Amino acid sequence: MNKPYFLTLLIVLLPLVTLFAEDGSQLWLRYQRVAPAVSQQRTIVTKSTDETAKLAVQELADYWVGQDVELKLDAQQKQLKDGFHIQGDSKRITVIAQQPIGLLYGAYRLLQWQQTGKNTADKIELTEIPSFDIRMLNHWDNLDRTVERGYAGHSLWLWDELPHQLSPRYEQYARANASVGINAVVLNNVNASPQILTPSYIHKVKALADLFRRYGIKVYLSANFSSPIVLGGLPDSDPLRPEVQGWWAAKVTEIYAQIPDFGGFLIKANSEGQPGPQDYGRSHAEGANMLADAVKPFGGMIMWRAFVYNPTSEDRAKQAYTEFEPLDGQFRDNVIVQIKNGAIDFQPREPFHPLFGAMKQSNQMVEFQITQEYLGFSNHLVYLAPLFKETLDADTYAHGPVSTVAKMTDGTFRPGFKTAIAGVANIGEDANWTGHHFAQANWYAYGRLAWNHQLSSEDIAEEWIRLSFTNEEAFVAPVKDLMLASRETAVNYMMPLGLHHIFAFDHHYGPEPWGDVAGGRPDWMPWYYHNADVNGVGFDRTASGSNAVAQYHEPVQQQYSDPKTCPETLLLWFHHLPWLHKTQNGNTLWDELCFRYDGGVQEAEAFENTWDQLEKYVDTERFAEVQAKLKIQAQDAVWWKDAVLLYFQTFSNLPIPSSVEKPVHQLEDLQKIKLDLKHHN
Ligand code: BDP
Repeated sequence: MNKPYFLTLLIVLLPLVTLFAEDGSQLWLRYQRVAPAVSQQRTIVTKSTDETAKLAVQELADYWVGQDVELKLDAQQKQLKDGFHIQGDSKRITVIAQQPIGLLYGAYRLLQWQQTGKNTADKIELTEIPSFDIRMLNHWDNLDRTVERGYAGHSLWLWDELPHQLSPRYEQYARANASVGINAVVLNNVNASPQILTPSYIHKVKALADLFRRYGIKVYLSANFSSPIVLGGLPDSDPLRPEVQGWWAAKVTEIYAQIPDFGGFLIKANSEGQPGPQDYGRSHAEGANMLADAVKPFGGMIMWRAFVYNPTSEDRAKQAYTEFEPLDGQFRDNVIVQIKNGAIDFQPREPFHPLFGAMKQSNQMVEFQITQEYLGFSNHLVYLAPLFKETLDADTYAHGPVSTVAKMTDGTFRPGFKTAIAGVANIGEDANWTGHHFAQANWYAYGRLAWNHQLSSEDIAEEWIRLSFTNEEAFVAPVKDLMLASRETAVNYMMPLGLHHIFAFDHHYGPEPWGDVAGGRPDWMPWYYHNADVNGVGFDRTASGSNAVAQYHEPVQQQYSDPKTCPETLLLWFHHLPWLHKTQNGNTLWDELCFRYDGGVQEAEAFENTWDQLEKYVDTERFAEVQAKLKIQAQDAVWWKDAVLLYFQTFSNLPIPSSVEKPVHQLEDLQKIKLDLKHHN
């Protein structure tokens, strides 16, 4: 073939290849552009001249194949907040909102219905008002484009190109967020570089904020508490020093001059070596309030994290409560205390954080981790909606029964205050955004639950599957079952019965229950958490141990205190029990552990089989990529099971039940594994 001919062929074929490439980049937004003939048959109108309202019209004009749609702003309908009301019949649908963004959310709801096969020709009438005001993604992205705990490639933010060049992915990202109702993003890592607040970075941030605005997304930044020292040359960052307050006031004014709707700051202070007010003998409240006062005139917010713990003899699980509970009532009304779902750190399963029941006079919000730091990175398929729901639905009893974490944070008990929820993003520059095609479901599910925490994991999974793959029942049903089972499966092969933090040091991929790093912090070591010895295993957090149970209200406290009433899923979180302790089904603890690990392995292997049978419903590219990842997951499950059982067996001295698949590894070999995975911060 001579060259010019070959080149012409390439030029002709390339656009086709790009058109049909199924790399997952379209996420759950796989709408087909309507043919001109269709678009002439119906009208999509709004009287609003607002950019966001016009965008809503555009989206429907491009993709809606149904009846006429009118998008109507009605400023009187305050109760709608940024939600919408949709009413209509076979001829015409009206979307009513009091804010333009509500029209865009309504437009995306219509497109979602269309794509999932919902009948919109019948009479419809429904109202959606979001559960939380601020529905936020926290990016742990560094300015050098590494992503702390990110498993989907480098950061999306091309800082070197900003503010002049705007990657097309910024807008795709904003659209995806808006389509599920996410309206706030923190662009940079909580372990924040002070540089983000320099004038040149503020210009870059402004470029993104300008682009996101049309999609209803506000930009926030993580700020380093020492910024006045590093950038301002002040001798300290004492929040009570007038020069420090003045520095922040000036910085905030500079930011708002560029970004009038800037959201505010997310702060990690006096945590894991980050600077904070305690460096100057001041409290978290004094630090937070100083910043809150600086942003208050502009309507800004401060998200102040409660993720604090020190290498003391005090149980790590108790420390955030010990520090923050006495401060309840001292925070300004534009501060929200951001609390991880559990008291340790995004484990496969944790009981809900006791602070949710303790800070009745403060605004508080949940922080979830969407990125799978402790759940097999982007190699394992773990659908996280059940984990999110488990926390949101947990009852704190702070105001009597049905004081769930959702209600403690959604304004039910503190009407009139701003409410929020955060998820640590799993997004990077990979073509499919999240590394694993199914990890997109976790971004989606987080957004949907932030919008409406009453949705079920099942309904969200079904929506996502239909939007991202197909409406074929023969695909939807088994994939939904697989997704719904996947979190429990991962718990079983990693850390069943309340075990936690027995991961490999630092990077947290894979098992290392024997892990011990000379001179390392005890609270980063697996033995600190599992306490395995010849007598048994588990962390005694009852009155005879660290008494962390006392941080929960009754009747939760009592329930957790007694191994007979403690949910078995949390047994070893709260109790150190003998290997021969009888579990609820009559098995010994040792046997039950063996069965759970084995069950986890079998389930992970079954996922592979399920997927293999679905080949005809999926494009080749995504089919093969998911298949390859499921294989890794099943192999990792065996690795986990063998590592933990063989290691614990050196203490229990008990045989692995004969019905359990024998370990295929030797403990000595597993103990030699050292993965060269870098953790960036
Ligand atoms: C832990 C991560 C660490 C984060 C920290 C945090 O291991 O990389 O910096 O949480 O949330 O989960 O601040």
